[in-house]
Amino acid sequence: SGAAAAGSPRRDFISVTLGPEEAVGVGGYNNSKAWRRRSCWRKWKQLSRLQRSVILFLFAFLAVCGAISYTSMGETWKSITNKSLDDQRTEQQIPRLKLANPVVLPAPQKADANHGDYPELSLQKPPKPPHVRRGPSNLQIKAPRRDTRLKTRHDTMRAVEELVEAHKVEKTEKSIISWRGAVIEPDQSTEPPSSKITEPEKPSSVEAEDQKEPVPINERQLAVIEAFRHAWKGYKDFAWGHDELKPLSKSYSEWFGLGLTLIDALDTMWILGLKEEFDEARKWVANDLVFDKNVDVNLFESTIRILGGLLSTYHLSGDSLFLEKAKDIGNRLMPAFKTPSKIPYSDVNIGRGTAHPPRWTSDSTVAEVTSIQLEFRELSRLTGDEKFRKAVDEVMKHVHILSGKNDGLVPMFINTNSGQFTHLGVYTLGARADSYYEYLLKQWIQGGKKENELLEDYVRAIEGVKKHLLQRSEPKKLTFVGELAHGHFSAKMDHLVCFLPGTLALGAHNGLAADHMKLAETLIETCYQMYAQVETGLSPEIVHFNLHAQKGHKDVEIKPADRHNLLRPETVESLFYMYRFTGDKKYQDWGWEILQNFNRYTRVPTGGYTSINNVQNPSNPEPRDKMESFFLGETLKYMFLLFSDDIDLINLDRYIFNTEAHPLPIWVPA
Ligand code: DMJ
Repeated sequence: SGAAAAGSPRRDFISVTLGPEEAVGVGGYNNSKAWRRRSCWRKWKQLSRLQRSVILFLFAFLAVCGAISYTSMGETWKSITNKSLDDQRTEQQIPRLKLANPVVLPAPQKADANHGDYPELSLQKPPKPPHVRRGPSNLQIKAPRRDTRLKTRHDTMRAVEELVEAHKVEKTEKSIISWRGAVIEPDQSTEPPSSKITEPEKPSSVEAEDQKEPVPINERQLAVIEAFRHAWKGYKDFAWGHDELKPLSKSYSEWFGLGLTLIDALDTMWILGLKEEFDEARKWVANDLVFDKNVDVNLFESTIRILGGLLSTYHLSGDSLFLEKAKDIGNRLMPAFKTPSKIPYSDVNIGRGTAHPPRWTSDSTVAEVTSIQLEFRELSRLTGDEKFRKAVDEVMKHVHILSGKNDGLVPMFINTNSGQFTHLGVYTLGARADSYYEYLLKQWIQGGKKENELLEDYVRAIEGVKKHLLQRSEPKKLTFVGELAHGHFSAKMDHLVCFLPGTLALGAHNGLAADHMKLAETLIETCYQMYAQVETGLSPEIVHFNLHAQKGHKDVEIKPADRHNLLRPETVESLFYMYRFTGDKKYQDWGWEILQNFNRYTRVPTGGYTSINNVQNPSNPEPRDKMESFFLGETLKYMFLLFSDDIDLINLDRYIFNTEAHPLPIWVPA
């Protein structure tokens, strides 16, 4: 049926068809949504065009007003929120990196909570401890004092995550503070050693509290012990008390004439549990190690290997002989700092007490003058004599404010007269700059995460690396760290750069941005490929990456001058950190492959291992007849630790490794 509405001639007519439902409602009460919709529609159609236009205009007007007021309310709300964040910032941020009087930020990853030009450190997920805590090593490496009282870093970070998730702004939670996403415990409040220390510190092993069950050594660790013993046999038979073994000629080479290999290997023997060998070496240190010699030593090399080795052995063994020797060499190295700029000379005559730069220049290497700090600072803490620490801190403070950096990246040389960087414009994470970056982070951790200039320089440098030095190779698209020379990128990467994944992972473990860990994961894959893509399965000293895919070419290219392998540790070192922090067994497997290849191509049957000249020739890798001291000091030590599932075997919340793999205590352990 149809209905027609008559009226003015301008009125429209509609016809409505009623279905059964509507029909039922006719004459009765029908409040169904459909009925109401239709009734409204009918009324609307009954209005004149003018009426409809007025109504539509009014609706449109109201909609515009609504939108405007919504936007301005949003602005007001935002400014209120920002103000409260600003208030928080003011409370915790002046001066910029001051961490005193902290507050708990509910969401530290917010951009608003950042200050200055520095990159944001986003809140990192707590690294999963991969292993069951199985107690301390079987070597009496014990927890430093106060360790049992403190919460673990994992607990702390988990607590922060929960806070963030719950969006709680509870300022009462005082145990955690956040600086640009870095999670820091105010509890870590031990001051760096004060100049008023009267009593020398004790070694960390003496501060032990907890005794735990020993963790059994596994087969891969046994293989490392076997490799160490084989290397040691060569050293003992042909080079005892000398610097380096020449395993093929069954003789030795002298660098400083200070038993470098023996000292470098002391703490490795301790960690591997080689008591007999350790005792024998100790006797040599007690009876034959004499520093009163008219000999020029390199400040950096003797600091990281000799001073570092003696200090760590003192901490692990608690034997004061090693501290006495450390004091002796530390004092003898001090003349290096007597320069017009206080930037130390590269060489010191430890018998005469004189120092000088290399013959051809008055420059020192940046990595060398900025990678002696962990050792000298620790020496001050142990002896109570501040002069060691003051000398090396001054270098860091000076470098902190020096111009000539490129987004935190430093040149390779610094002049000992002017104190200025020289040879500007060349930036690398490899030789001559590498451990500058490593020691920024490690000093910050050693000192209880309070020296913010160090953290600031480190974080800025990593941003510089990302901005200027990262590229991807073809065909496998491996992320690598190249070099920059006067604005030109070079796809060259030293094996030395492979310390970086481990350092990045250590930073992330200590609360720095999660993307540092991501970068660590991609870079360690690259470092592994530097081994895996080579015929012997051993990395050359330097590789060049292909930036363009070419048929039949791998990512890694090797120039004839770069194809030697010096038994270096950096990749194994990073594998160790990666395994500790992720528990991913592939890192152990990669390390195992590398150990087997060292055994295959560098092991000398009569004792010792040798550097080789050609990693591309498995049938003749061309032995160089030299076993570097760091093979025992670092490479085999990191192998042993990599294969261990005992996180308390040199616990990374209690110890910080110097750049020669000598563990020194963190002053305020997590
Ligand atoms: C070691 O002496 C140290 O690791 C240093 O930082 C770099 N070179 C060697 C090992 O390759």
